[in-house]
Parts: sequence; C-alpha cells; structure tokens
Amino acid sequence: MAILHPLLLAFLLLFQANGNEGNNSGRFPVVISTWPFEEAVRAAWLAVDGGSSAIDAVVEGCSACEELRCDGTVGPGGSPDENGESTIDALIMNGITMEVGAVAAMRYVKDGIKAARLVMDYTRHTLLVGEQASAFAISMGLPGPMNLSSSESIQKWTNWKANGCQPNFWKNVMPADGCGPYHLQETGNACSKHNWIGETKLKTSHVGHHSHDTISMAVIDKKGHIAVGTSTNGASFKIPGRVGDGPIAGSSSYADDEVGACGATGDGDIMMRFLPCYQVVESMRQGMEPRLAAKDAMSRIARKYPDFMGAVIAINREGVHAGACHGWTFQYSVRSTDMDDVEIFTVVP
Ligand code: SD4
Repeated sequence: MAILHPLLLAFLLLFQANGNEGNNSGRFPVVISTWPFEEAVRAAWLAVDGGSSAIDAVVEGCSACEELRCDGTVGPGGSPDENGESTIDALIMNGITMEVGAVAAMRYVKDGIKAARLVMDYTRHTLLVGEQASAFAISMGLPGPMNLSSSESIQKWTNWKANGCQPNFWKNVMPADGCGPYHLQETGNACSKHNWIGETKLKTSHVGHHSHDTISMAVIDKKGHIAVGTSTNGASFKIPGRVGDGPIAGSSSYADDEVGACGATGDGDIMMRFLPCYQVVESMRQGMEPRLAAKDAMSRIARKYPDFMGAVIAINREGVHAGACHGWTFQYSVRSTDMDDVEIFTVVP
C-alpha cells in the first residue's frame, strides 16, 4: 500500500472537511435522506439497524414521512393541484436487481411508497398512473379510496384562487395573469414562438425556498445492499395530470449496488429532463467522488436553466456521502454507525 506524504494527507483531510462530504469508513448500515427529515431517517435506521433489508428500511423511512406529512408536503394533504386535489408520486428501487416500482399522480391512496413497492414486488411493470394506480393499490390491500386533502391544502388552494391563480404552470396562453380556462395566445408574430429562453427566465422556479416537498432516501443495509425511495405530492398548483420527477427512475432517485445511490429534490419539471440521479451514479461508476458527481449533476442543469432550484444527495458503496444544490441552501440527513443520532449536513450552492 502506498504511504501518503503527511502534507498530502493533511490537505486531503482539509479538503474533505470543506466538501460537505462524510466518510462512513465503510461501516454499515447507513441511511441518508433529503432535507432534515429526522424522524423518517430514524424510522429507517431502526429497521435497518435491526437487520431489515435496505428495501424494507426505505419503506419504513418514507412511510414515516408520509404519515407525519413531513414539512406538510410529503404524503397526503399537501401541494394541491389547480383543482385543489393532492396526488402522490412515489418510487422505490432495488440496487441489487435494478427493479423499480412507481406510482404517479395517484389519487385517493395516501401510502405512496407502499404502493410503489407493490408495483415492484407483484407486477412486471415499473410505473402505474392516476386512478388506475389507485385501483391497483387498493386491490392489493392499501387503504382507500380516501380524500387526500387537508385543511392546510384547502386553505393554500383558496388563497391561490384569490390571488388570480398565480403562480401557475401555464405559458403562452391567455389570460396570462388570471385563472383559467386558458386559450392559445394569438401571437401574430412568428418570432415570439421561439422566445423560449425568455419564457424560462420569466417563469422562475415554482419550488419555493420553504417547500421541501420530497423525501428521497437511500439505505445501505448490513450486507452492503443498496435501495432508494422517493415520495412526494409534487408541485403546488400543478396542472391536474402533471407527473413530476418523483416516480422517474434516474431522476428523483437511482441505486446500483455496484456503485452507490442518489436522491433528488427540487423543480422536477426541469430536473427530469436531465436524469440527475442516473448521472450521479454513472459518474461515480467512472470513479468520481460523490461530492464531485453531485456537483457535476447540478451544474449540467444550471448551464441550461440558471434559475432552477434543486439538490441531490450522493452516496457511494463505501458509505461516503455528499450533497450539492443550485438556487437554494439545501440540507440532508444521515444516520450511520459512527453517529449517536441523525446528523444534518448543510450544503450551499
Ligand atoms: C416535484 N421534485 O414534483 C418534486 C418537488 C420537490 O422540493 O422536490 N420539491 O417536482
């Protein structure tokens, strides 16, 4: 084994300390999650430290967040769409087999991650959507149908209506600053159709600084197997039928036992165009450290959409973790064997 020069060693240690990166010294299990969702991480930790598989622990952790309605925006009762309804996007991925189960725009069923797992375990499909996803989940034993609204989501929606349905996700339509129904804009000017960069800049991110709407969690179990999961009720005031990055493998999360895992949060309409978590895992496969892989995935998006808000967490199969973000300050939670409890890491753009 090569012996490091003491100066080089000191430099490496300093670099690590400044890099929003933690080293788990290769000891498992590890749980990592977007945002300071401590209770969710504790629930996953309790399971995996007790000997559960990474997949089971992801279900425990994300379910805890759905039940607690972390930040009011995971699980039922958050992020109303234009009709005031909350729907659920969720995904689970097994890093051993690369199996994925996901549900998108699921109505009337609150248990997103459990529904995703049912898709993975009991079908040959990857993604079920809308009311048919709800019917599937209920037929497989999950509670429903039920109303997913809460007094908070109804209040939020009422305020939005009173504010002329602003902000919203429409572009190039009339009325430009009121509620629908919306119609195609009569431009009479062929050039305006091509003004998409101006459009993108004008419509700054709908993901607010305080809407930490997504839990994305990765777990490495005692055997070193890796799983990830995501659960969210998506973007507030979305056009009904909108599916975000949450149920898209490689976008909101991705895992491969041979490499590591990634989870994402932020403006899913933009992020899903870049598959940032696939990018992170593939960069790590090529030898990139988690910190650089995470930063690289963010900067690929920022080059095209400088105003987007998003963040990723990355963890390699040795348990080295990092986060990177753009457009907001981001926090993520970790529990590993060298910690007494969940620790929160802060990442600046
Ligand atoms: C979405 N990515 O549906 C989610 C929202 C989110 O922090 O993560 N907000 O676009």
